[in-house]
Amino acid sequence: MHQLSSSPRLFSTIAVLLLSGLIQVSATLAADPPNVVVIMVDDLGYSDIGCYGGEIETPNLDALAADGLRFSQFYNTAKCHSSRVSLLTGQYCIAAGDTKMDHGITTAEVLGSAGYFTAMTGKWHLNQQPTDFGFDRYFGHLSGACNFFKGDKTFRLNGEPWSVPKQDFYTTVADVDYALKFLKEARATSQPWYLYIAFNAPHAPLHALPEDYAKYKGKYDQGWDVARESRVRKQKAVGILPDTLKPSPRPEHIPAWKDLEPWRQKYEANRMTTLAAMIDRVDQEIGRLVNDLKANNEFENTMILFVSDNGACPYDRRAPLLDVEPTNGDIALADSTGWSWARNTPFRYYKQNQFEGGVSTPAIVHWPAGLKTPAGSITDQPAHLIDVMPTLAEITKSEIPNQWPDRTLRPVSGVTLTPAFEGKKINREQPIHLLFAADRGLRDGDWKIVSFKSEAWELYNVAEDRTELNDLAAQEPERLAAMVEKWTQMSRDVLHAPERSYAPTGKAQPVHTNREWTKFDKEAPTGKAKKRTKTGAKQSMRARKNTKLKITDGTLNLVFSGDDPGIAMDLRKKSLTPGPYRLAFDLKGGSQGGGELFFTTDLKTVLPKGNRIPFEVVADGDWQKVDIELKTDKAIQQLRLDVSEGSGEASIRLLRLTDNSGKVLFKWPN
Ligand SMILES: [Ca+2]
Repeated sequence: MHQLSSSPRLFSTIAVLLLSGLIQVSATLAADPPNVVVIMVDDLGYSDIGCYGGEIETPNLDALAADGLRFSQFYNTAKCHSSRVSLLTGQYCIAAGDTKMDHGITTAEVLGSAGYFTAMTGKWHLNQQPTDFGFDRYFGHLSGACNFFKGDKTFRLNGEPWSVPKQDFYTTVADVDYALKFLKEARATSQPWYLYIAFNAPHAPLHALPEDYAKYKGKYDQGWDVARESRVRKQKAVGILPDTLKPSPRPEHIPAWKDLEPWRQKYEANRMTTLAAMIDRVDQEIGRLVNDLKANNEFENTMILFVSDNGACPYDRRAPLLDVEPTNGDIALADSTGWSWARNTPFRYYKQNQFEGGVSTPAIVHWPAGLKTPAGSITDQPAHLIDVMPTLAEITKSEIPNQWPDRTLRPVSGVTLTPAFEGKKINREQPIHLLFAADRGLRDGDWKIVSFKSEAWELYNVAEDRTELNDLAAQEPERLAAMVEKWTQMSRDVLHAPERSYAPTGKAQPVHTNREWTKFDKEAPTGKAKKRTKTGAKQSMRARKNTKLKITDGTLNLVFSGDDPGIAMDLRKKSLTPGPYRLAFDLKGGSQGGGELFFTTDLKTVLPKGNRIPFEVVADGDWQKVDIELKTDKAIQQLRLDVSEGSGEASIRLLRLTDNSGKVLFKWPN
């Protein structure tokens, strides 16, 4: 429906040729300020779109690339919220104040101050709302992820709660519906405009529109080995990667497709069918936006930037569902580690890791009136999301202030990418710093150091070995030490990171592993319905102040409305055997950063006195596994669990206290 036929494509090529003669003139006449569209997709792998080697049909993105400029070495932060902070502020996430952004200023605030009409649609995933950070208009969800058909309770329209319609709703489409409405409003003013669209696709839950799903049904039956090979071939053919490139081999934690049981092949193929359909839909909606710009004669002088927040996601947090079509809001599939490997072709590792598979994703710039590179150019200069702010400030002639009410601003770390728009060298004086949670990295010229979950540093010459196959750490100890020192200094002085995040790395491990990667069980799931849990039964648990607790199907649903919320569990009458213990649970939501567990081992101590154990809350909309060790040789009396600093929501399931051998001593709900 929104496909570009060959004739508009030809028209646009002619338009580019005509305009290229005008650029010199317009530059000297100080052309009208450009409009700006920044599109960020969620968990899109390096090779997922056609112009980066993918087989998924993305004709609209491919057309933007064919007339524009592609970056083959564009970096994100490997994770959702941190990439958004960097994109919006031009700073490393921790430096900007993390989700609070109290040490940063956003592109909307900067361009808005320069007279731009500013609008955003889609996923926010940070504190407060976009309308608190300079966006004149906003439609979308504040959460990190939600049901594509049903949405969630965090939807907002221009700062006010917005109810998701019961039918005919799909977030990817709604994001562009509202983008087009906002552009209409922008055009009624005399202002240039800045639009930021943050698609939640193709992030899990995997949900596709029926017509898009039908298009890819059966297309992935040959599996990930075949898809990966075909993507490498296409990457070399389209020139996004050099002919000499050696793709990384299939890692040990992923079986060969031919060795999978037939039920799993079918299940896995279904996951990729759904992902492909979700990505195809993003492209169709971008086509709808492009058509609107063309119809309003804005296509030539609008700078469109397309980026992803991290590489494909390997975290597989749901039991397999067989023989389903996830084309409605009642059924969803989860991400697949096997397909994530194929989607990050030709690189290693995934979302959250600072290896190229996690941190390197597509970046396309389209701007006929501003780009001076030949149509379809590819640059291999490294760039990062922190560079977006200075680039937008430069092309819109906006000033990045160093003071802002109620914030203590820190300097922008990014540099303008505009030299690359003219085929020149980007002027970057500092290396690119990489850090998310325990995953670390530094890209400095041709060289990169990287650490998987704070295991031993590895060193790669990415100019020759972009796929990080040949670790030179042992061969070049001096280079390694100098780069580690630089990384540490930047963590401290530029990011202002807490000291523990740059503590020395641990030992090398024989292989990198993660408990949340797909477990390739041989046996098909039985599909038995889960036992419903009685609610209202004695739970020996209570919601703390500012907390509402509702238990459905064994899941504790928590709504927090103020300071210091959480749940408390009383085991004083249970006479448990003495510790040590472990407290384990699955957590979704809460607030980013520090969760806290408190426990007591005598009858006199009152919580939160007693023992305190901090733990990380990821809060990215997915289920997170938490497993905390309680080091005590006494019997536990009371427990308190805090997963949020203030208002918000969280779900907790499989909450259980075990002894060190894993024997369950108590579980909630009981
Ligand atoms: Ca993401």
